[in-house]
Amino acid sequence: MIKKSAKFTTVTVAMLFLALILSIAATASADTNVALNKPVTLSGEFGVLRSNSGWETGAILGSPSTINDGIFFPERTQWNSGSIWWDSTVSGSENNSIVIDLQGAYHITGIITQADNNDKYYMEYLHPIANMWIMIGWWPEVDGWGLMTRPDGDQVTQSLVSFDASKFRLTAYPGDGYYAYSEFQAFGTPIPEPATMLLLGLGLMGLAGVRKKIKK
Ligand SMILES: [Ca+2]
Ligand SMILES: [Ca+2]
Repeated sequence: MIKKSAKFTTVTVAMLFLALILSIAATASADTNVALNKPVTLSGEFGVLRSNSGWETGAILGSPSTINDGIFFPERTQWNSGSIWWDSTVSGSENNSIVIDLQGAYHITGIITQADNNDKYYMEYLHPIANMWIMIGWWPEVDGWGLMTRPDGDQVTQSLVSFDASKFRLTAYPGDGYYAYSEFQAFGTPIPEPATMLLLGLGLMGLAGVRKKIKK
């Protein structure tokens, strides 16, 4: 009788471990926008136009948090109507950049960006362990007018990537000097902390041990 109850306990423990592993696996497979509503830092002068630019009508600078609030503008919205925009010919706006802090390390698998159509938009990421900025690449100019979503105007299709990041840095280059971002999304999964990995490892070892016992 004692042996039977011991066996019941080990099976229960094994099931608990299995549940734990399955829940971690389920979390890991969820592909969510990990940049959503994370802290945004703007460097440089934003929202100032050169004199007589012709873009004064409808010019509104969006708040920094709108770059990763999960909301796109309608495609072909005027480039400087509510976006995070700058005119690189204005003093202090020559080297503007936007940093999004993910507040943790993530494995990134997809990216979507909405930005002005007729410029190159450069993206870098901070490697969480090397603590180095690494260039992902840039979105080229696209046909259309004003704010256009890349890689696809459906605002859903992701550009597939694979790297680990803790921050993103966004910049732009010529172009016509009028630059704007209105949405940046990065999809991925959290990289487990060492403690979680240890727990998972112990769980697997425990499960293997229990299986051996049951077979005996
Ligand atoms: Ca937005
Ligand atoms: Ca432009």
